[in-house]
Amino acid sequence: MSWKQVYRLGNRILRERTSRQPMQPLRLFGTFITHGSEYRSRVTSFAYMSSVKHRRYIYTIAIARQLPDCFADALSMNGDDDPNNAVNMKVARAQHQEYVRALRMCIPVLELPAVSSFDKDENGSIQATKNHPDCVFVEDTVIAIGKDALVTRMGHPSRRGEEKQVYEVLKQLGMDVFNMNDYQDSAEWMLGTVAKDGNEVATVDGGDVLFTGRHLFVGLSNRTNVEGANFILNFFASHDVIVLPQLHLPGTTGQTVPLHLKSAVTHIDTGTLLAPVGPIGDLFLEAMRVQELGYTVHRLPDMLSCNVVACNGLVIAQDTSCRESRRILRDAVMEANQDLIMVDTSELAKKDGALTCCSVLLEA
Ligand code: CIR
Repeated sequence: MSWKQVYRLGNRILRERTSRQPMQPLRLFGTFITHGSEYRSRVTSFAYMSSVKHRRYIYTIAIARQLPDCFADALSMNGDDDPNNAVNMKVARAQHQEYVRALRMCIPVLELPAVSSFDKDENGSIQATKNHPDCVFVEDTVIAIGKDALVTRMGHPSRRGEEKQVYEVLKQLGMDVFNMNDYQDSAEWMLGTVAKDGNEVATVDGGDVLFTGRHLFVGLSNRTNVEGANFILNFFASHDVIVLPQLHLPGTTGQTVPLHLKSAVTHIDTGTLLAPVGPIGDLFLEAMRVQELGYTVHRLPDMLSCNVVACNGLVIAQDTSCRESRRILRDAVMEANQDLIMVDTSELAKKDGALTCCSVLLEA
């Protein structure tokens, strides 16, 4: 191949990539500054990698939702029989406020009131018919990238209805909002037909969707099904969507499968992931093809520490007692040139909530 062909090929690849990601000055610099034919492409790809690695999304507003009075009734994988799992509401509220305070250090936060569903009774008066104890976990209600927001039909029936308030707020924020609940599956949506009553098929929980800035990973789970993943594939067709098979652990490991993909794997920046040591981390990372896709992965001994919120240069992490995780996290965050803050949301964790699930980050 002559250097002209290499140059053209390199430029074509860059153009394709650029259509997915806005141009980075460093990459342009790398492309045009070098004149030697031999190392032009090498410098270009180096510059591309550095710009990708350090690229940060600038989020403009976050949505959170207050803890409802009925939070103790929220779903829990461990069940409610274990007395150690009983929620102390006073502590839970304080922890949630600490979380919102930490978030406000890097982004304005719109804190919505807790929700109930309302219906009319036989006399036509509006009555609260259903409380939503899980509504603080607002992440599950929507997937938002840029101006596009897909409001989800959540996997657990008891959670449906939580999304309505979020839908209205996103519209008011000027987002292009689409509500999955209006359709049975993506085929129906694309054909423009309306959902048939009672035939709910596609389900997605936002906690199963990890957008790193380069790839949109969708983990199949007890909450997110194949139809739901197809919906995301079609809705976010301009992104690299990678669907991960549902995690099945060999019965001997003694570990339970995490509720969501992001219960185990999150990102610090567009090139850096956190995942737990052990089979859960191994299986997720293998399915995500992290090596091939060029991610740096930091493996932490405890899974709770792997769920971090990375927002505008600040990484908010769970304040667990695992010293080794704290050390690895500190180094990873420093390497990524970001700041770290630890918050303790252990009361929310009793209901399988981690840090990402209590907010939605928007580029509204
Ligand atoms: C649930 O089972 O749906 C809630 N108790 C926990 C949801 C946590 N959400 C998340 O990690 N994205």
